[in-house]
Amino acid sequence: MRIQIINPNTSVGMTEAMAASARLIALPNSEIIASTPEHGPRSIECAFDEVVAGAAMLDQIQKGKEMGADAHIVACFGDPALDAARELADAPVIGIAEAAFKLASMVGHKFAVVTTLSRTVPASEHLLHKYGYKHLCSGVRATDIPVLALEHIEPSAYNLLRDECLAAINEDGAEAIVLGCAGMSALVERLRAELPVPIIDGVAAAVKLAESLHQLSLKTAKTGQYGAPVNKPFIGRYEHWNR
Ligand code: 5HY
Repeated sequence: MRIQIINPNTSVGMTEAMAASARLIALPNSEIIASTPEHGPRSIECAFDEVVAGAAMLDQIQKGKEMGADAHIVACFGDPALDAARELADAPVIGIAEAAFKLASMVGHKFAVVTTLSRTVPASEHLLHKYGYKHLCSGVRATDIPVLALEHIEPSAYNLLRDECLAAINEDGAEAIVLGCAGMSALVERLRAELPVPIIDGVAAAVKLAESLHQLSLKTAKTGQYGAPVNKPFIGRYEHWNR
């Protein structure tokens, strides 16, 4: 199968790192296509970034459709424009936050989310509520490590991340840890070696769910919420969406 991984921010280094993590766990017959928008923020750390990146991410979904993708992964922990992407795509679209929550809830009674900047915490809490996992989350903890600092993480930043995970376990009773950024996917093995609970990387979780949906021949229903976008004229920079 052909799995498109879209990094909605414009950091090619982050895209390559998450594609490498995906290829480590993908099935032999899964082809990973990694996509980075030509337009938008270098990292996504607030609602403004999410909206601008979300629009550019939809262009990549369209490219993925044209490349015959069997699944599309939105590889940013805010799951930006996920519903819009499901409307546009025929193949399943999986957000890494939703995928991580699903798997974490199956391996621990309560899971924690350990994320980047404090200002992204409300967005994660909103997703927990939207997806129905708030009651299974022991809390969202921020490390205040900027997203782009994860590309070449300093030992001090890594220790901050590990220690915040430990605090979630010892102080909040977390029985599993969800990594709150696609930029953390390359750190999962190191953290697993040091922490006593399951560590969930959303990129890997999304790849495995994409493969499962494909093997079960399950596609997004186009009869309701995720039906194709309504036909209408688009103008200006969005004229290419004319339908
Ligand atoms: C991410 N931002 O996964 C999110 C993480 C965050 O550019 N890639 C980003 O802090 O919300």
